[in-house]
Amino acid sequence: MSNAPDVKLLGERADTMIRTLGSISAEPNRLFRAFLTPEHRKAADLVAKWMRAAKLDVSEDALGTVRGHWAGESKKRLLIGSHIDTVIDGGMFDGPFGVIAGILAVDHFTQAGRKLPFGIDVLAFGDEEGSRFPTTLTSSMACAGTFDNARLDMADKEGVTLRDAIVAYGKDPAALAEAAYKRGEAAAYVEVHIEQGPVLEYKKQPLGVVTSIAGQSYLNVEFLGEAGHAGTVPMMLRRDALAGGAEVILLAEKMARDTKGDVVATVGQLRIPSAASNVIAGNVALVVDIRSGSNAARQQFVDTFKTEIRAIAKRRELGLTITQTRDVATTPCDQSLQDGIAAAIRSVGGEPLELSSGAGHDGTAMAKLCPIAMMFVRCRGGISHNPAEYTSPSDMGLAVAALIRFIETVKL
Ligand code: HGY
Ligand code: MN
Ligand code: MN
Repeated sequence: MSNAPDVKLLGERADTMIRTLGSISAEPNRLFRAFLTPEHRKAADLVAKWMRAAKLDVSEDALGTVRGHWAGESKKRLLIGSHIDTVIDGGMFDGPFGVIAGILAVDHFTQAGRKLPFGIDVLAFGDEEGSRFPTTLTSSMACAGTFDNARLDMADKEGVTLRDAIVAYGKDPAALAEAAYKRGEAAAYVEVHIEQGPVLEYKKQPLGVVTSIAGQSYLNVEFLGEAGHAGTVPMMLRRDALAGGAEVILLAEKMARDTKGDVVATVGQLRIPSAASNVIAGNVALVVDIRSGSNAARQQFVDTFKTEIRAIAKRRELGLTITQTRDVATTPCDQSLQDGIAAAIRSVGGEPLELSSGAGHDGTAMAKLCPIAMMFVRCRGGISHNPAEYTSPSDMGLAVAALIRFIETVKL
């Protein structure tokens, strides 16, 4: 058995690395690191430096995923990864901690001069949040061999296509297929991630085992009314697209509340192309994010919701388009890997709470390649996608120590 991990030191190292990476942002006053941008490049270079220091062989694939390989006694590899992109005004732990935990775990084995029966790849994905292009999980999909080249034509807000952004980043879109792991190479994927919810803190547990990753449906809803003068058009003659959008937002909230926790629904993005305080909005587009651990509950919600939106449009005499841009099934985590994570959590003194994940993760894409597991780490107040996001060095140290234990005991 390797020397016992120094939990305190691991936590301090993780905290320093998180803060160093967290200082790389497109904006001075809030954290924002988007896919295939100069900030992604700087973050990838920093992660590559850390990987090399841990004696990982570093490479990058055509989507910019930084891959650190640590050779084992067989061709099989345990993949450990997460993402280094962020939402706008995000927290610095969501994503990066999973990459840093992998690097620190390998460094522990390197320093102990250990050889394992399998190799380890640490993966730093650049597009989990989907905060630049209207798609997500593209980097992990490329590794899993499920990337759909049609996504290359998707454009960001400036009209730059994913294909052009890849070229501008110095990569070759034609080399995308080479990013895919060969069958049998990837034995399992494990991701350490902050919980982004309040349960572990409430239960006073530092670590948890993830049972599944919630399924997601995304609906782009666009209302077409009639722009008009805010002072002259009588109320009963208006076709106000924004008022229609407001009804949809409150409907989503009410319908989700009525499911008593089975389904959550959020409208976090609304676009009014010609917004002005003295103009009745003629056009509004909003994105509805619908999630559930149950595929049936989510589908039923989507069907009912679409019917109700059509009724709002009819009543308000608004033009309507509803485009479903995402329909991702709930992803189960592998039971035997879950058992390994649970045993590892016990080995560091934790009680392995089982949690399903309402947040999406790269594990959803990687599950198409190999069995997956996730370990959650307590985060203060359950706050995430928010600069107040925080996980303590001691909890991060415990998570890395548990990951080391998991690696020492997992049978691949
Ligand atoms: O949306 C999510 O759940 C993830 O943070 N991208
Ligand atoms: Mn994340
Ligand atoms: Mn996130």
